[in-house]
Parts: sequence; structure tokens; C-alpha cells
Amino acid sequence: MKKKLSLLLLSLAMSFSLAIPASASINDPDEPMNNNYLTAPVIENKANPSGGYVLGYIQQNDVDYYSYTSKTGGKIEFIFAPPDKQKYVVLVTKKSDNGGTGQIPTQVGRFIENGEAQQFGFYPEPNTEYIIQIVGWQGIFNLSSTYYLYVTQHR
Ligand SMILES: [Ca+2]
Repeated sequence: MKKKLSLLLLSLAMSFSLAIPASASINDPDEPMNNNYLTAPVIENKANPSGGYVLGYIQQNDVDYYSYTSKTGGKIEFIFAPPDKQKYVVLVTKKSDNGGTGQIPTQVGRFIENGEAQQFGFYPEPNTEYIIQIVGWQGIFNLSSTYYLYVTQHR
């Protein structure tokens, strides 16, 4: 059931992604606020099996931060679908650990490559703000396709 839902969401995201023309890259609605973890746009915390999601571009020299606050200690799950077959990094840290900008403990981190979407998660502290960081590996970028990030929490 969960797998089916994920695939459905993913195919939905892909069709969104394909519908956005290349020129839309200058209209990324979360830029430039998502360049700093202190102004990171909030992804709404909806109870599993609902979830919140964002679509965004990794531009040149870009980093994207999003904020997500746990409501309980229930597992937080992510689905990240990259825009292409290049290598991307997704890191999740507590906001109180400087949003992942220093040498701090990472709650969960993933390399995403070969164009394959990944599902992963971790058990958070209740009522705690986390920062999700997305970067291109070694300076890669894509101005024509968006990544897709979906987040949900089990209550
Ligand atoms: Ca950014």
C-alpha cells in the first residue's frame, strides 16, 4: 500500500516536472529564501499517508534549505526524486545545530544519483524543527528540470 502511494506521488511529481518549461527556472518561488536555513520555506507537516512537498531547481552555486517541524516522535519519511542522473546530496539536521552549516551531527543523509528516487527516514524528537538541505555534488546543477521532495510523518 505504502509502495503504491509512493509510486503514485512520484509519477505525479514527474508529470509536474515535465510540465514546467526551462524558462521557469528564473521563477523558482522558493528562491532566494531557501538559500539560508534561517529563512528556509516551511514544508507542511501532514500526517502519513498525506504529506507536504516542494519542487525546486538546483541552480549554479545553489543550496536549498527547507524547514520541517516534527509533531511527535513518529518516523519522518522522505522521498527525493532528482531532476536528472547527476549526483545530489540530501542532509537533514536539527535547526538548533546551525541547520547543517557546520560540522554537526546529521540525522540522516543520502546521496541520490543515476536518476533514481530514494525513500528514507528517521525518528525525530517531538516538536523539533529540522532543516533539510539539498545540494548538487561538486557543483553540478540543472536549470531545466526540478527535483521533488516529499515529507510525511507517522503519528
Ligand atoms: Ca537555493
